[in-house]
Amino acid sequence: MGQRGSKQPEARVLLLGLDNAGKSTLLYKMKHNASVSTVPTIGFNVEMFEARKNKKNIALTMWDVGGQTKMREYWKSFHHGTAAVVFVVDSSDKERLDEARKELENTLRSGHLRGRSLILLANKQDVNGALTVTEIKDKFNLTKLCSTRDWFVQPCSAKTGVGVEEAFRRVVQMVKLPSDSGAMKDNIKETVNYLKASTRF
Ligand SMILES: Nc1nc2c(ncn2[C@@H]2O[C@H](COP(=O)(O)OP(=O)(O)OP(=O)(O)O)[C@@H](O)[C@H]2O)c(=O)[nH]1
Ligand SMILES: [Mg+2]
Repeated sequence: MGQRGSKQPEARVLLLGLDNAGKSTLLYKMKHNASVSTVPTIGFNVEMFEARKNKKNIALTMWDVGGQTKMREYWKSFHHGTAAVVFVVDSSDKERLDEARKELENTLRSGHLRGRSLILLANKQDVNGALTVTEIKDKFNLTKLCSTRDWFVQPCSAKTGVGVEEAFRRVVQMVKLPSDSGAMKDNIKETVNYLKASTRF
């Protein structure tokens, strides 16, 4: 917590991507630097992080939502109040890149996410033949898709940990804080109550 009377800024970060992209593995690697064995997420996981930005302590809540087809209809329930989107791609799964691109395009169309930064994590770089950052940028046509927001593509491996710290630093750098125009504070309890009312996992 911040000092008395000066509560630290909080912001919500939304972790999205197809099922099996590695979102939950990344979340726990970032949080605990641990390699955990995951099961497909039904619903969501949420973790809090502390970081420094603009010489202040900030609190980030990172919401990792299940990516299976039946879970994707709930993604929009998480858009409101999101300060940055982290979209995780399995760089080794070339057959599902189009599906991932369509879901990203759909997500970025949301009015609640207007102007929010996009950090695309090109995960599973440890797999032989994984697509490079340049290939993913081209495939997703990111320059055009993200003409009205800040964006960055970070290669990483949630399995080996390579690029994960850099990914977190990039999120901190690019997230919009409540003091920035349009950004909102996160309150986990309120958000969970809102989600309970608006979703049925
Ligand atoms: N080789 C490799 N495997 C990874 C990496 N990241 C995750 N995995 C594996 O990919 C599988 C899926 O990981 P999850 O983190 O559960 O994927 P998810 O995106 O949370 O999936 P949903 O919860 O269904 O949306 C697991 O077997 C992970 O061990 C990585 O960087 N490299
Ligand atoms: Mg998961």
